[in-house]
Amino acid sequence: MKELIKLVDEHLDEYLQITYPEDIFKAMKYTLMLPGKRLRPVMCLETARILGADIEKAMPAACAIEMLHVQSLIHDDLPCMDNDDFRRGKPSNHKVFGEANAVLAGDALLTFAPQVIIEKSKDLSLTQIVRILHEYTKFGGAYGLIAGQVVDIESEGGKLVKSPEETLDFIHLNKTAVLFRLAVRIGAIVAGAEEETIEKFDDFAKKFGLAFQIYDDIMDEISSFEELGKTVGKDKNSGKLTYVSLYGLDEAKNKFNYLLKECYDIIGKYESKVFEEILDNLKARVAG
Ligand code: GRG
Repeated sequence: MKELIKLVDEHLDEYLQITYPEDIFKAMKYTLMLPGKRLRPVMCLETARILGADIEKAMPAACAIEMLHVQSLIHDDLPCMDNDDFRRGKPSNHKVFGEANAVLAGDALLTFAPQVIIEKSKDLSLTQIVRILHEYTKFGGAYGLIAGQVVDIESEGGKLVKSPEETLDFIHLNKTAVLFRLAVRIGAIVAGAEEETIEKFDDFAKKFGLAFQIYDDIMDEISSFEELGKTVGKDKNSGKLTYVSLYGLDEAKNKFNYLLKECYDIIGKYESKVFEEILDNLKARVAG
């Protein structure tokens, strides 16, 4: 896992060259190069590898997914959204570069990501590239990530069109699971996998994404700024709809353990040390 993270860091640094006007590139690079867990690109590369592809083939798309993820973090931290002053242990993008540049840095990452897929992908067919771009735009847009964010904001304002349980699942399938789905789907597409295999990995990522969000909600309740690198206790203080607020801490942990067991069951047959490490790590953090 460490080696994959290092490779992702090196490629992100290489792809995003700072040029004139430097301010925008510096703002893009600031949050991108802060030490995130790099879960999404690592899952993309590892899916490609265990399905038989050379990881270099998946590297541009894996880095593009991290750029999309970082864009969502930068915009999520803005005062008009979640209004958070810290991200990845450092001041948020808008705190360093100002709101206008943070909005533009997010926009620039969102558009630079597909540029990287198109310019840097090697040994992929045009059909594969078009399919990857289609998945990127679908999962990253109003049918995915943005839908999750909109319903999240609406629910904070007390607007619930569906039941709290359905709303919560909708938010997190779209806000959180969607980028894990995108990551493994693209890894599988790079490897030329059958549709059935793509869907199996997709199912894994949906379950992983929900488990990851429950972990995130639990950590907001029991963890510290030092451990998470962002403000904690915000969800509770703002009365936000979360797995912990809806089901209570014990039931949230039960749901987490159930989903994680399903993840182990699906991915187990591939004997991937990387996926095992990711799942073990998450399990250990929640177990405390
Ligand atoms: C795509 C145009 C466009 C907008 C995006 C702002 C927004 C709309 C969505 C917000 C999505 C969001 C912030 C979801 C939270 C998901 C989550 C649990 C993030 C934390 O992921 P980690 O822990 O973070 O993997 P690191 O820093 O380790 O990468």
